[in-house]
Amino acid sequence: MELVQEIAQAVSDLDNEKAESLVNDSLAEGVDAKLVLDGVMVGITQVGHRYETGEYYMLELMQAGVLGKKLIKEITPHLPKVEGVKPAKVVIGSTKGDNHDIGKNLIITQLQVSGYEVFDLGVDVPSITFVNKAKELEADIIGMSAFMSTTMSHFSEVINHLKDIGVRDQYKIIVGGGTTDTAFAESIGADGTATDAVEVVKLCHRLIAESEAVIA
Ligand code: B12
Repeated sequence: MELVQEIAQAVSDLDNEKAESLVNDSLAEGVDAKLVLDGVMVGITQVGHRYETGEYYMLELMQAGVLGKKLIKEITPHLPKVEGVKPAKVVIGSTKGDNHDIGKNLIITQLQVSGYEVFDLGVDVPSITFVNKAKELEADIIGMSAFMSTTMSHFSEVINHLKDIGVRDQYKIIVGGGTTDTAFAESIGADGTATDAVEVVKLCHRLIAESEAVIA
């Protein structure tokens, strides 16, 4: 079986031992870390489908979360650096009520290896904290992650807070996770979205380049 599929299958079957040895052996053999990561992400997505069809329950979702986090941590140091523009500061977190953080953590890692300074606010972050931390740290980009309609509604709450105090234009705002797509991001007045960590880095490069062009 092809490596990506083999890792995906082990993750999807929640076979921790097999998934970990496949990941570790592949990395030790010098296999492209992005391929190894693809396997993990496909596997986690399959767990989601098995939950949707009723084959898996909450317990399996939680086990997949723990396994995914562990594997991503092992893969991260092996991911390639993406060359880009001058490093910028990113403040990122999962919105109030949302505890999903595997995707966010993956983005953080990819941004860090690309030279960005990233401040992780964690999960279940109150909207006002995004605003206060962005101000305090003089961030260039605010990133928000959310998976449910209830928690996605906090994206606009943060944007409105920024507008209320007259500083919306000082930050680039990116949103993502779950069903967030470009149309939704545009509708709430965010500056962009992306569906995987490499695309998020490219998006940040583009937004920073744009803001530098405005200043110049
Ligand atoms: C793992 C998981 C969990 C784990 C989370 C563990 C953790 N530490 O994150 C646990 C078990 C805790 C969990 C809990 C719940 N979950 Co859950 N979970 C998932 C699952 C299976 C995988 C998510 C994941 O990690 N994917 C892998 C990562 C790598 O991908 P990603 O997160 O999408 O991230 C990528 C992009 O989205 C993007 N991105 C992400 N964030 C950002 C941010 C920015 C700024 C940008 C630009 C891009 C970006 O880039 C990322 C990197 O590639 C999904 C199903 C699925 N198919 O997605 C359900 C899912 C998201 N969960 C769901 C639900 C309903 C719940 C619960 C409410 C269940 C319950 N009944 O209690 C709780 C909610 C808890 C809470 N308050 O948040 C639903 C949400 C449906 C909805 N729209 O409302 C899903 C879709 C499952 C389903 N089909 O029902 N869950």
